[in-house]
Amino acid sequence: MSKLRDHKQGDFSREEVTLANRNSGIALEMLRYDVTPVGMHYLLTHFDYPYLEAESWKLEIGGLIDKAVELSLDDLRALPQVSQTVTLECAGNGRANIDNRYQSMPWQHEAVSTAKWTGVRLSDVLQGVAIDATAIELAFYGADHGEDAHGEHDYGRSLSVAHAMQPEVMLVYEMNDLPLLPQHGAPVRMIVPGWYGMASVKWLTRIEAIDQPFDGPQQVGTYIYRDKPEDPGTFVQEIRVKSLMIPPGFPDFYSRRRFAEAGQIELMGRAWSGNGVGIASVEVGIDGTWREATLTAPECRYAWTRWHCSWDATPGEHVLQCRARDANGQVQPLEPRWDVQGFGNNGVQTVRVTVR
Ligand SMILES: Nc1nc2c(c(=O)[nH]1)N[C@H]1C(S)=C(S)[C@@H](COP(=O)(O)O)O[C@H]1N2
Ligand SMILES: [Mo]
Repeated sequence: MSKLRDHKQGDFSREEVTLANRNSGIALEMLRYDVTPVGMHYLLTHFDYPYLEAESWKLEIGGLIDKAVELSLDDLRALPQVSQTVTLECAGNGRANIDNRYQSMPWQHEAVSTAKWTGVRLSDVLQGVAIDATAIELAFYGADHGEDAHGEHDYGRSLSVAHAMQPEVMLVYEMNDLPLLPQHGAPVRMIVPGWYGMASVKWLTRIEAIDQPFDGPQQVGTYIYRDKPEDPGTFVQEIRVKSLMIPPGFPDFYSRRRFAEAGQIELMGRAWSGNGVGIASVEVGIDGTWREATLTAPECRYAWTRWHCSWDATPGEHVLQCRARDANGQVQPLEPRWDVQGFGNNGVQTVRVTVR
């Protein structure tokens, strides 16, 4: 069993604040952009940022393959270039909104963003590699190293060989038409559309074909849904249906309390789900009464959907919410569901506004 930390209520610990200073979330007003501007995309990095240079970067592919391969960035650039607009969300998003929260990165709502990623299909990279028939998974390692859950390790995750061969899985070297920035995994990272962010390994340097399920700490020590610490649990994989609203009006600097003028207010936000499943509807709750929002379909099936809904705001205190349903009929719960490490919280967001 992995080493789990304790839960906490009330004030944030020094460790949580340290993690919040190193990582960062999207400011919710940035949900207005179809593609999150570079620099506003959320960040989650477990250890230290490794220092890699594009010129000397190499991707080693080994394990159960006929002959080990080493690829340079130029080798990748020689393959057919593809771009996809993809919404990434951290599996821990919303963790701090769970009562008695797990001590980790204290995300409230902001660990979600959308970028245009450019690079190559992983399947095109693997086409030149004879993977042994006994291989069941590919393990992907980043250049970053640290200690968590089951001890010291290079950040590593795996995908089944079949998943790795899916056309949407990418190795990317550009983000929003610019070279990938160091904090997002330069020079080359993975993008696994439809899954929570942990699968999209940054600073990718090694791929290994293996004939046993990958047992690295980031796969079996954490990113497990558990009701109780001793549960074997289930793997955190595809993104759960979720929506967020841009808080309307204007904020108080410190408390972030919201104020707005009475009259027609256009509420807007984003909704998304996992595995490329579309959004069927978004309902907006105004003081507990739910109304259907208007949707604008995304250009890419892995990108979030825009929604908007007009609100005739009357003076007083109001509670605003939004709730998405995906094409599979999955709906966001009104309250966060319990999870030991606070994964997959797709509970409905609540925004309080004082209208004057
Ligand atoms: N090598 C490496 N890859 C990583 C991580 C990491 O710490 N190291 N964090 C993962 C997690 S948990 C998330 S949510 C995404 C975040 O990607 P971003 O920082 O570019 O938004 O990267 C994933 N890939
Ligand atoms: Mo994450």
